[in-house]
Amino acid sequence: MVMRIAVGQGARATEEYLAFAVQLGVRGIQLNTPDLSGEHRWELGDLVALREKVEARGLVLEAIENIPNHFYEKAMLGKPGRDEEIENVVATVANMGKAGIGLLGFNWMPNSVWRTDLSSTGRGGAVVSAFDLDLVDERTKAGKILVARRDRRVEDKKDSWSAGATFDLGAERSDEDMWASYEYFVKALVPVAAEAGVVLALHPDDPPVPSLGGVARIFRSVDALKRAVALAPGPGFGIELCLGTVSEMGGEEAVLEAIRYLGPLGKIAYVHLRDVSGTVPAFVECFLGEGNYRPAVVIRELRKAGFDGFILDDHTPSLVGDSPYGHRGRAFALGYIQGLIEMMELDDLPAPVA
Ligand SMILES: [Mn+2]
Repeated sequence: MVMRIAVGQGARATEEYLAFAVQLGVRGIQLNTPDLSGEHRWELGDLVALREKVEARGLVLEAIENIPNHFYEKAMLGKPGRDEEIENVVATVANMGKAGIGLLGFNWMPNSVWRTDLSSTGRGGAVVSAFDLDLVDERTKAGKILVARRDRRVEDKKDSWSAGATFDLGAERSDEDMWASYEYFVKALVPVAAEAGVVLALHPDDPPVPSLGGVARIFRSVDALKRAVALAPGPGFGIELCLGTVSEMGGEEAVLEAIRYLGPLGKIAYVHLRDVSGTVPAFVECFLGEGNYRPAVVIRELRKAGFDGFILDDHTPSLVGDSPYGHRGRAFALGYIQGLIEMMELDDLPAPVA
């Protein structure tokens, strides 16, 4: 395939979501934590029906991102009962393969994505989210930490975040604990994924700080992503390369390092192309082109590194009059990325005859 954009981060293949994708002219969509039935695993029939619904609109289901957190929370925390969870995740991945859905994004954040502010003011009054590690303790105590809900994610942005401290996870977890539980999980799962024709794609930890709520966040550096690739060789594993999160780690330098390392190995499964201003411990989300990295440089680097998958906008600032899904902000970001890709593809064409 060629480098391309996709519409993503919706939870349901609604007619509106599919129409938006068709109108933007994308090849396909991604769905984040679709609300399929099943308390512990996803079934083949539901997955086939989902893919067919998308294809009936002339689109491709490029990927599913995230199974519900509770499908593998014990596995992430190394708790008793994890083997049963892993069996169900194995069954889910096998079903995805049989259903012809070849890419599953996942993450190793049992207490999810955190922000300290969801209504920070961006360019021209656009609404953006922000994180400041210095505020975490105080906001946690006041019940004002915003945690992205990973279960039954809903379209309304407001409802996709829960206010209020941490999940009750029962115990603290060190870096060593989280690496050990992670290794146990991927060693069981990645061979099954490879066999099923599914790529498991790991999202880095957002925000990439050493720990939150007592739980270590191990995927907080480009080196950690390299270690993840080394741990799971073969076609069943890749990185869901969230350049927003990598920018939070170390700005453009970290973003280029990740692309240059992972791209030639064929380990960039797909890309989240968004940016922030500032790096951990504090950052604010922003429009493309006003953040830590130069989007045109990054797109060019993705191409040089041999990336030929899809790119989505991930998060975007809320523009004036925007919808809960963020149609206006997303349309701007996707058009911006599409323009850069087309500009770069000019390099493939013969020079125009004068
Ligand atoms: Mn992301």
